[in-house]
Amino acid sequence: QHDPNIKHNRTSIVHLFEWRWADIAAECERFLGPNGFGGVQISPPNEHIVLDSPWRPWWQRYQPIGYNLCSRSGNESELRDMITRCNNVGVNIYADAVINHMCRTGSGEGNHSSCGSWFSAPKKDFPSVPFTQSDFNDDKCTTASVKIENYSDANQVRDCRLVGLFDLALEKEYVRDKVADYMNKLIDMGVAGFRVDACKHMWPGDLSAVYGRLHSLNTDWFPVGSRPFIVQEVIDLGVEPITSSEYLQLGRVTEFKYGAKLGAIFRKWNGEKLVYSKNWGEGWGFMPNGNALVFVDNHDNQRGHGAGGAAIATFWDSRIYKMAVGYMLAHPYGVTRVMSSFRWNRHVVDRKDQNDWQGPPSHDDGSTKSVPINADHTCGDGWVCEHRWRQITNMVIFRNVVNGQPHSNWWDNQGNQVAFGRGNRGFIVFNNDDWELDVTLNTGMPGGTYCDVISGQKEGSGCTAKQIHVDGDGRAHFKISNSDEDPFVAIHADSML
Ligand code: ARE
Ligand code: CA
Repeated sequence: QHDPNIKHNRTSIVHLFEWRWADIAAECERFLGPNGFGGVQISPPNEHIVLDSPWRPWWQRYQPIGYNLCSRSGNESELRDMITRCNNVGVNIYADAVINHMCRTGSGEGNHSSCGSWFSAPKKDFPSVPFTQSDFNDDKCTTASVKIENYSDANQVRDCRLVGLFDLALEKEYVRDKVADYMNKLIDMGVAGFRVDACKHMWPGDLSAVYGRLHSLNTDWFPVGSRPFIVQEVIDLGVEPITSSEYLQLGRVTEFKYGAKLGAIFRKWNGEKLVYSKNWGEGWGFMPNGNALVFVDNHDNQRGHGAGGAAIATFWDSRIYKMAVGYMLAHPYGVTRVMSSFRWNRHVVDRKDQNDWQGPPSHDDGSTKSVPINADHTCGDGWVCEHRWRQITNMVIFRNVVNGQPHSNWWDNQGNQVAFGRGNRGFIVFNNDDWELDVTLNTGMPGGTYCDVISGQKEGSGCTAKQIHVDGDGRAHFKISNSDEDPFVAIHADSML
């Protein structure tokens, strides 16, 4: 299903990558609910392998050992408590469901798993589910290595091992049942939907059979008969036989072209300019609006995994990043997901980050640190908390305020200065050129004085930021220096003074 089931006219999801359940619960109550976030994508809640070499990489959570609910983020009761408390403040939870595969072949045998369940990779035995040898696809895969070797062959992409991970035989009723039982347990606990990992590697028919087994959402928090939101991770940059379109009727799909193109525009690479984004969205060959989940960066491509390469904007380039996220949140296309990251010792040699594996901030025993909140509302201990950056939080609120309004009153200088509105509810102006912007524009907004939500914000009846005066005809004068800390300005109905 394509509807994120978001409440209270909210619009955006934040991915709290690798956060502990206890911290997410607190964040829902103290920050996300009060600031209009609609939901949280959480890291995979199921039991996963625990690796020593490299030491506790973040990606160990993409190697399931079973469907018990203890993970690096916490145990089952902490998970349940978090889902309950977030739902109680109107913030939805979406679980990352890793259902294409289990751990990799060379994982050995023992209890090196997040709940301590025994498993054996050489025997393909995962007794906590249980899955045994016959629940995997190896007989169907025809490559010499039993791995995916060639993405232009759809059969091997679906039936062989993604980077050596044991590939589940999802055409078996038994495997479908076990996967659906796991997802249903989460639904009954109160999740609003799923980000389904590695969908390119599963047949749409198999996914349809799994989704068809899912319960409706928990009626403590959702209307009777609400169906789980589904976001399918399919990386389609337009160059492979498997396309997002095969998955569109099953649920939303990640639009990876979006972040790759937006990053190139704000970096001014490949001759890209902001003016070309006048027809942003379907006009750029993206999937239909109602099917897309969009984001500037994700947990893979912010560190060189996945797709998009160096064009992807991330918190490491914060000035460009804030503009790109601001643009995404102002624009009507897609359901928007904001990334919230941890810092790692990035060390790029020959365009490859040697430390792209490093896990979240952790104690010496490998357990994940909690997220301390500083007096200025930022986060400490290596947690970046992009979602708490004033410019980003305020644009999440902007998107809620303009929800349902059309893209309107476009203006550009034929270069990297553009502006657009959202009906009579909001207006945003960008200056990504190397000179000043100084122009009077038709905003479409009712006359009055507005407080810019980028350089500061409305506080009580005052304004800590630039003020914008809109006259009775909707016209306003904007002046943005190319050397401003953030060279963009945004106003909306609720920022009127
Ligand atoms: C790790 C090691 C590997 C090792 C493997 C098994 O890095 O070297 O072989 O373990 O030991 C994440 C990490 C992987 C990690 C894996 C398991 O990113 O590095 O492997 O966890 O621990 C393809 C898929 C796409 C996938 C990306 C990363 O199509 O689905 O690769 N993204 C999801 C998640 C990842 C996760 C997995 C899937 C696995 O978001 O975080 O992997 O659960 C082109 C193609 C794309 C392809 C891309 C990269 O663009 O079009 O389809 O994406 O190249 O290969
Ligand atoms: Ca598969």
